[in-house]
Amino acid sequence: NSVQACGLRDDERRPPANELLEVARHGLALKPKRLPSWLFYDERGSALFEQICEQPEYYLTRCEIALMDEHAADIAETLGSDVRLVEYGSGSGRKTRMLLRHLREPVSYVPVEISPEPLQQSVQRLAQEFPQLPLQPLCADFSRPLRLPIPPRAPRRTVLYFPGSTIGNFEAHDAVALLRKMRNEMGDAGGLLIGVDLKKDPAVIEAAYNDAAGVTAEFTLNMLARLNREIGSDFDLAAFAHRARYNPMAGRIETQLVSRREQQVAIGRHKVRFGVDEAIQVEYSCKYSLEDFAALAEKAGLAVQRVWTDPQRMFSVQYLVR
Ligand code: AVJ
Repeated sequence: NSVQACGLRDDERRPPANELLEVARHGLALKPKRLPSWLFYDERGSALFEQICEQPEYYLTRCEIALMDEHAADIAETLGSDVRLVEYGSGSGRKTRMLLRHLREPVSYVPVEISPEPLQQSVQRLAQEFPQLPLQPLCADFSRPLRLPIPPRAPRRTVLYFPGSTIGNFEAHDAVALLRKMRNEMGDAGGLLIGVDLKKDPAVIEAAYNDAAGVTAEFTLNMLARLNREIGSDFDLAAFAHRARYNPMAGRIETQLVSRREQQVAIGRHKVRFGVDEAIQVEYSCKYSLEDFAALAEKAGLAVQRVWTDPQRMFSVQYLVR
């Protein structure tokens, strides 16, 4: 098997501490305060996310896996043979393995992942299950311009795989910009296979982001723990609460870290003040109707070619082309 090393030098693999400090300082100076959701995914955060996926309330992963289980052969046929598969933000790789099992003579698999530990782990597993498949992992932030590794042979098409409804974490304008960037990266004959969570009873959605076991709350609070570890801030985790509410007008879950009391937090040499109940906006998880999403895709110059969804229309896997 030809497994290429991470596409970046070792010192480039994770955002440097001074960049994190800059990101935190900037976000906490905004009114209202906000921090970017990619900050969730350090090693601990990635492990907690995997645990979220196993919670009974978090229907997204279960629905998407059921969809892949039922339709993987059909999906693979739609993509065709000799595909180069590029995955944006490759988590545990479970859905990817379901797809790869059915793809006909794939040219290569390129997982793009910002966090090095999960990337190494998923590549090791894939190398075992698909010893013939060239693996070209790329340690990078998929929301920035990518330089994809040179494929081992000419693919018939490049298909970008973006499962998990990660697109939901981007506000409409940013989502269109990301889809447009993907459109460029896939080339003329390319396609995008994307998981999109659908609008449904708000109570069901809210429960998914407020699991009874408290894993999501721990995941959210880990963002502050991570900053404490990596930039030496002094957030008191007991003084902040996880809050996730569905905003029906905007069609999205809005996740916040809410200050339980008036307090000051040291960020490097600066002090940041928090009032009682003051919130840091940390994540949006946008939910779409099929019509909403088709309109979003069109703004990015993409057309929905196929949609796979479950009978209850909880979740969708969609294939978009230029
Ligand atoms: C994997 C980013 C799509 O928004 O549902 C899960 C992340 N946050 N629970 C989502 C997440 C809280 C998840 N995404």
